[in-house]
Amino acid sequence: MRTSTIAAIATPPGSGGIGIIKISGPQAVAIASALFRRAGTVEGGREYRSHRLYHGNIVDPRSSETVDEVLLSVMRAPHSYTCEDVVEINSHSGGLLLQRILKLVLEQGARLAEPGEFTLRAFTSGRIDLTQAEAVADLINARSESALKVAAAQLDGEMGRQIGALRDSIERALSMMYACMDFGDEHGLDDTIQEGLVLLQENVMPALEKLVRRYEERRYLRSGIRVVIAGRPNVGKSTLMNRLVGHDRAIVTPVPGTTRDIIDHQFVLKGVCVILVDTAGIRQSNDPVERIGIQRARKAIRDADLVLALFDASLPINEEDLELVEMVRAGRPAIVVFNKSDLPPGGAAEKIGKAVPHLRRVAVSALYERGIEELKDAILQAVVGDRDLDSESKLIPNQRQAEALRATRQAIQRALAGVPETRWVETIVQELELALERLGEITGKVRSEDAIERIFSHFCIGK
Ligand SMILES: Nc1nc2c(ncn2[C@@H]2O[C@H](COP(=O)(O)OP(=O)(O)OP(=O)(O)O)[C@@H](O)[C@H]2O)c(=O)[nH]1
Ligand SMILES: [Mg+2]
Repeated sequence: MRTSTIAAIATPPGSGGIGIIKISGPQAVAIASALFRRAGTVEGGREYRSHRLYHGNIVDPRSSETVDEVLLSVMRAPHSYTCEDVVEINSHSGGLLLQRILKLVLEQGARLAEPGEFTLRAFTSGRIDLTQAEAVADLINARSESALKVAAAQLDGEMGRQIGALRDSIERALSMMYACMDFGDEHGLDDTIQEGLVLLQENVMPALEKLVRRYEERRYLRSGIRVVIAGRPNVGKSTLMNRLVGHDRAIVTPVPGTTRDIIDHQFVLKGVCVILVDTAGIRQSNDPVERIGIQRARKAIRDADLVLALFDASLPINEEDLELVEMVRAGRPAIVVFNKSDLPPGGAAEKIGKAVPHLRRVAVSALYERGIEELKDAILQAVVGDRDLDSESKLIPNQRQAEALRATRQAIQRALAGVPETRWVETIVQELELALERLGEITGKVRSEDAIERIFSHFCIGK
């Protein structure tokens, strides 16, 4: 099948300093040179050297009209993003202008690229693996410093190298098992089986465990932490939300039951993305709308990475406070926040302090903006702990990779747990083959069309 030549506008819509039209494929140079007239030449000049920048004009071949003054860069296969011939036209930027140049390029025989198709070609040609393709999308979509660093760490292929090393070990163990299947135990091959199992136990399992644990403990560096503000009506949840995000996001009134829906807002706290969620005050209510809001609040608390359990320090404790205490008592990551500390104490703080002595407590006044910095520190401390984010490795699997790692781990666990009896080696072999397959899906060595489609559908056109 002949590879098509694809083209797209690679810069974002709107006007700006420069706009780039990217062309990739066997016809890239021919298409560009049909439209490009090099400065100082009449014919256009047909010789283009790789990795050079050429100055000239884009000319409409039908009318000979000059469309724009541009810089043309040529990157010959295989030394380009896609490993194909790539030409980039750097023009002035403006929606109409870029569309016009793109139209000329398409008229010369290029096809409009699908979302992520340039990166897909980089993957298909073997220049990058799937984890690196995912890193490209993550880099583009990163909303916090930490997400950016995680993406950059994955872009250089370290994940692929670690997965490759695991594959090598599993393949070694597998070849030992094959040997035993072929020759039976007549040559004392039981030792070989044992050696293979030890390799899995001591080499492969710890590395798998480590990667899965990094996902569980550090995934917030990629996707952010979900922090949910909970508490009975009127304790000041929405006021606190507004203080933490720095503007009036949620409605605040003295009427209990003001917030009825889930309100969320993202902000970056010392480089980590926080998704802060304000909820409806939890109480018994006959209002059908409020009741739905309260159900949603309960669900949000269950799904939270961290709960800010808010209490009104100026009041005595009541039934509704106790329900919240119950929800956070059972090991859920939570910080107890006593609000309205500008008012005389009403007794709630003491009682709650006794009920959940293991939880960190912070006193604030959301209204007068007191204790907010301390609360922010406590939030970070609760998720990050004392670890130095800058110095530790940023190699953190994403959800897709973590699922495949878990499946690999399970297969090897089953292989290790088998009872030595007839067909024992066959079972081990089956499990190891499955493990290799799941591991191969991470880097794309084993092609899973579903995964590939899902990954590239997150890209924009032109990348
Ligand atoms: N004195 C004092 N009043 C506060 C403080 N924080 C909030 N309030 C007041 O308490 C009332 C309720 O505040 P909200 O932020 O709407 O409370 P809420 O928890 O979101 O209430 P619901 O949405 O009804 O559940 C408002 O009148 C706020 O001005 C505080 O720190 N000190
Ligand atoms: Mg509210």
